[in-house]
Amino acid sequence: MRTTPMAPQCGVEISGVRLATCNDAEMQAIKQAIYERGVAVFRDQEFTPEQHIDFAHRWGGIDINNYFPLQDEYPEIAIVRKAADQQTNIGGAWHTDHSYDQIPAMGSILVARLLPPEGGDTLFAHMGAAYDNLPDELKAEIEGLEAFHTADHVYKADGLYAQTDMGRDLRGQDMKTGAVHPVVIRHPVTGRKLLYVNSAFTIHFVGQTREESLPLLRRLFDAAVGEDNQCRVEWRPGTVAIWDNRTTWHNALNDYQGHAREMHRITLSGEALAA
Ligand SMILES: O=C(O)CCC(=O)C(=O)O
Ligand SMILES: [Fe+2]
Repeated sequence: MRTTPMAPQCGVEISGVRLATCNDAEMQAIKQAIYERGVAVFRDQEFTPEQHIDFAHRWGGIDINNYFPLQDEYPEIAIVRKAADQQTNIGGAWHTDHSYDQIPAMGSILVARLLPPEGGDTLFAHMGAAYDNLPDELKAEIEGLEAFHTADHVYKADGLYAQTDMGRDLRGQDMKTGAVHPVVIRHPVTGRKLLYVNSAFTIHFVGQTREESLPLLRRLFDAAVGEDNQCRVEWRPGTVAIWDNRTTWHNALNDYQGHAREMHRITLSGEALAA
């Protein structure tokens, strides 16, 4: 097994391993690489739906996404699909998945099933690098703060997606979500400090209104997606990417209008987060 960094601070490409049949030592090394680098890319994988599910179980539990369509035969697999005639994609702005859950999903295993001829890359940004790069006075300002996260403005009947042509495909418009997390968490395995607010789901700091929170939130959001923190996943047939939601944000580029794209996602259960 060989690991090659994708960018200085974020991402790793792992070759010489077949995910469907990897041994326990390889599995351990893969997990560690993802916890540290945030996202790992594997090429030329053969991954049936059953193998995708079996591999996910080697991480622990599977979270069923409340909103995306599920595969009929395998409800563990969520379908991240944009049809050729749809304008809006899923995940087309910087975010981290499920931060609106009190026990947010650890990460996801995303398998490319149908790709546009060009485009459709996914950007990732490393929240450990983002935290490290903050000026000292900003680090001091956010020390001990907590923030409120929800997905209601995104997925509810009057939310962002409902006003687009993706609305018809999504479920869970009557769900209500909300969670409070520290603004700076420690990665549950590596112990590294990570910035844990995101521009999609973080609404305000605890004890402050949205208006009071916005100036500082905006400074943190800008710092999070600094070019130095990023890497770019270019999908090819057979590509599988696995990411850690605590360590990273991601942004699915929507630059392939007129073409279909379909990815299969299994969401891995996580654990409560602490400062
Ligand atoms: O389609 C992608 O590349 C990622 C979409 C997304 O945000 C997700 O699956 O969580
Ligand atoms: Fe996402």
